[in-house]
Amino acid sequence: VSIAVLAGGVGAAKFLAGLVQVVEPGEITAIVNVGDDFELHGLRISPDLDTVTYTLAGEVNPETGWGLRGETWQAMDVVGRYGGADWFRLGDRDLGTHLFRTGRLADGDPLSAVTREIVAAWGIGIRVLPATDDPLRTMVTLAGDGPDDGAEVDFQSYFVRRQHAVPVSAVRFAGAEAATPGPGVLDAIATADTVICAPSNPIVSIAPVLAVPGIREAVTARRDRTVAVSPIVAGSALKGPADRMLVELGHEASVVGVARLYFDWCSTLVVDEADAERAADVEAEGMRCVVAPTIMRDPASSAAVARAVLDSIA
Ligand code: FO1
Repeated sequence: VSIAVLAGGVGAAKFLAGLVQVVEPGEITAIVNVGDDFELHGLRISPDLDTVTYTLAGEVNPETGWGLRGETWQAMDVVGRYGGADWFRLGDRDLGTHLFRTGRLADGDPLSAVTREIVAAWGIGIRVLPATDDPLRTMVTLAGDGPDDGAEVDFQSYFVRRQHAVPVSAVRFAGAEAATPGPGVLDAIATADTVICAPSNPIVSIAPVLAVPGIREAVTARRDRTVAVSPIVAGSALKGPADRMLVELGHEASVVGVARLYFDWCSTLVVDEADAERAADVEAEGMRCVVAPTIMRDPASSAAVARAVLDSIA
C-alpha cells in the first residue's frame, strides 16, 4: 500500500502519528501546507512542516502541540529585552531548526531538499513533502469594528499575534497562481492506493495545499480513492478557529459544511460519532459518509482513527 496525506499542522500531525502505527511508515507521504510559513528575525519558519516532523519524532511539546519538548526561552527573553518581536515564541531548541533551514535555503537549495534533511535527522520513517517549494502565503483580511477592519495581514499575524480572536472577511493564498507542486507531490497523489485529507482546517490548511495549480486536479482524478476526516465535530473545531472561520466566510460549521467544500475532489467523509445524525445530510451533498470515533487523545486513539479511515475506503 501507499498512502498520500494532505496535511496541515497539529491535527494532521496527530493523525499521522496514528497512521504510522497501522501502516509501514515508508509507505506514507505527507503533503504539507506551507501557507503558514513566514519570515521573522530574518529566519524562515515553516510551522506545519515542523509540527509534523516533531510530532512523528515524539519530540513535540505536549502542552502546545507545536515546538519542541523540554524547551527553554532564553533567546526570546533577549529579543524581548531589545523590544523585538517576541509574540511568536521561538524556543531555544526550535531555533536550531530555523537557523539550519534559513542557512540552507540561502545556499540556494529548495525547501523540499532542506525538509528532507531535517526529517532524516529526526529519524522519521515517512516522507514529508512541502506542497510547493515556491512562495505561497496565506493572507487574511480582518473584519470587525476595531482599528484593523479591512486590513490584510499574513497568517501568523492573525493566528498568533491576534490569537485568532478577530473576525475575518477573506482569505487568499498569495503566490499560489505562480506556484508549482513540490517534487514528488503529484506522483505521490497519482500512485497512492489511498489519498487521505487529514482533520485540518479546511480554509487555512487544506485549501492552500489545493491552491497550488495541479494538486487539486491530481486529487480530483483520485476522487474515488480519496477520504477526508472532518475537522469539525458537533459543530466545533477541536483546536483553533476553523469553526468561526467557516461561519465568517459564509460556510456552515458542521460536517455538512465540510462536505460542501470537499465533495468535488473527495468521495468519502469520516465524521465523528457525535455527528451520526447528520450522515444522511452529508450523503445528500454527494459524499459517502462513514461514522467513526475521530477524537485523538493519545497514540492509541490516533491509531484507531487511522484504522477507521483506512477501513472506510477499503
Ligand atoms: N502558536 C502560538 O499560538 N503561539 C506561538 O508563539 C507559536 C510559536 C510557534 C513557533 C514555531 C512553530 O513551528 C509553531 C509555532 N506556533 C505558535 C504554532 C503555529 O504557528 C500554528 O499553530 C500553526 O501555524 C497553525 O497550523
